[in-house]
This record gives sequence, C-alpha cells and structure tokens, in this order.
Amino acid sequence: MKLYRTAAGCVVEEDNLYYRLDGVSLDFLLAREDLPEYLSDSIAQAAPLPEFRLTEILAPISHQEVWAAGVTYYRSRGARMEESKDAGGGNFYDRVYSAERPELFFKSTASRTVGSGGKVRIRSDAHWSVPEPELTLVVSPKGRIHGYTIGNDMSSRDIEGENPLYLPQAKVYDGSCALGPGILVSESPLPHSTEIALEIDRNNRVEFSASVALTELKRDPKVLVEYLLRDNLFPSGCFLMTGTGIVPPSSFTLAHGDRIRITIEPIGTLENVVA
Ligand code: DO4
Ligand code: MG
Repeated sequence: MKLYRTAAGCVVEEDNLYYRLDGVSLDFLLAREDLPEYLSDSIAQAAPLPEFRLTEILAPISHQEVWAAGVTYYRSRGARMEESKDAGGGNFYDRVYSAERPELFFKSTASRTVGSGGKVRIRSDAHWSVPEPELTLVVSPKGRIHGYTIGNDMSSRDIEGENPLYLPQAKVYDGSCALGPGILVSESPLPHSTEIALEIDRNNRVEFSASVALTELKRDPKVLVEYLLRDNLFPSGCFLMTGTGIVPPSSFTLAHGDRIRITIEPIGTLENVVA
C-alpha cells in the first residue's frame, strides 16, 4: 500500500487502484500508531478514483521534521575522510562509523523540501555539490516504522569538508531536501537485497549512475530510530534518512539543469531537476 499527498488531500494506492481519503490530513495519518490498519479500513469503505495521475503528487510531508543519519555506509566514511583531510576532520568520520552512537543531524522542514518533480537547489556559495540518495524511514510518534520513502540529502561537500562544524550549512538550506514520490506503508523491513539506484542526467546524457544494496547499510534502522527518539518528541511523526552509500567521484559536482533520479523498488522513483 502506498500513501501520496496531493493538493486535494491524501490518496492511497493499493493493487493499482487509487482511493482519496476525504477530510484526513497527512499529519493526522502520520501521528497514528495504527496507520496500516487505519488505511486498510478506510479504503475498504471507499470507491476507487476513476483517474489519478502521479503528476498531481506533492512531497509527503507536512509538520514533520526530517532528520538524517550520516556515515552509515563504508563509502560515505571514505568520502568524508577524503574531503576533510586538510581540515583534520577525517578522524571524526572514521570514529563515528564504528561508534555505538550513530551520527544523527537535523536535515529539513517541509518548507525546504520538494517532492518528486520539484526543483532541488545547490547553494550559491558552494562549488562542490552532490545528491545523496537515501532510504528514508517514516516514523510514528512512538517510534514505529510506518514505512519508507526516498530521500535526497543534497549536500555541499566543500563546505562540509572545510570544517565538520559547518555541517548544518552544508546540509540545511532552501531546496536542500527532496522526498517522495509517496510513502510505501509496510510493517515489514525491506529485504537486504533492496537496491538504491542513482542516475544523474546532464544535457539528456547519463553523467553519473551507481547503485548500492541495503546489505551495505551498517546500522539497523530500528536502532537509528531508537537514538533519534531519545529525549525527543515528534507529535506528528518524523522522517529519518538513513545515509548515503553512493558518493560520485571527487571530480563530480552538480550543475544547474541536472536531472537526478533515485529509484528504490518497490517505493518508486524520486525525480528532481537542479534549479
Ligand atoms: O557527516 C556528514 C554527513 C554524512 C551524510 O549525510 C551521509 O553519510 O549520508
Ligand atoms: Mg546523507
């Protein structure tokens, strides 16, 4: 079952049929601890929509905060150590990769987040920018993993590499986050073989592509959630990006007009153009 947000309300997809949930906000849904059961009951009584176009969808976020885990893949550890070696930051990334406590940081709010089809941004004062394709957990107020969406943790590598204390500036700015296309509502964890695929097109040609399997994710999603909810209340639930396992080579930086496609079957494809 998938949950989408549109300008006309929330829509549930099941077995290729789409059902509108009248008068029900995303905040109301994501705050529920019984979301799968609630959605199943709601669509059991509803008639499917005669037509629904995925072009109508918006980012599946309202009053939720977006948080992110970092250095959860070996590839990310290596890339951070390399970019921050002149600043003496490399050691921190090595240590956090193997520490018991994960790196968790505040990433975004709805106002800085775009949905599939929206435009992500690179910072005007950055000269080395990359997308970070990340499996993103949809978490209830009590820490239940309701399901999954796709996240793009847009990052300014030169700012992050100059000094690890610049992380919030490298990560949090207008258009720095994309989520979508919708939420795969699922109580079961995704199989370890699940692939996260990234493709970046420039002038209608593939400039970079790569994929990584969830087997490479070092941290258990449930443990990441447990750390995030320690002494932190999320009355409307929250999103937690689980880190990137794909980092383009150091010679690569995003350019205006690049098209970024992140696919995680069975969630879908999150597609954004760089403004
Ligand atoms: O520590 C810096 C950020 C790491 C990150 O965003 C990632 O590994 O995905
Ligand atoms: Mg990241």
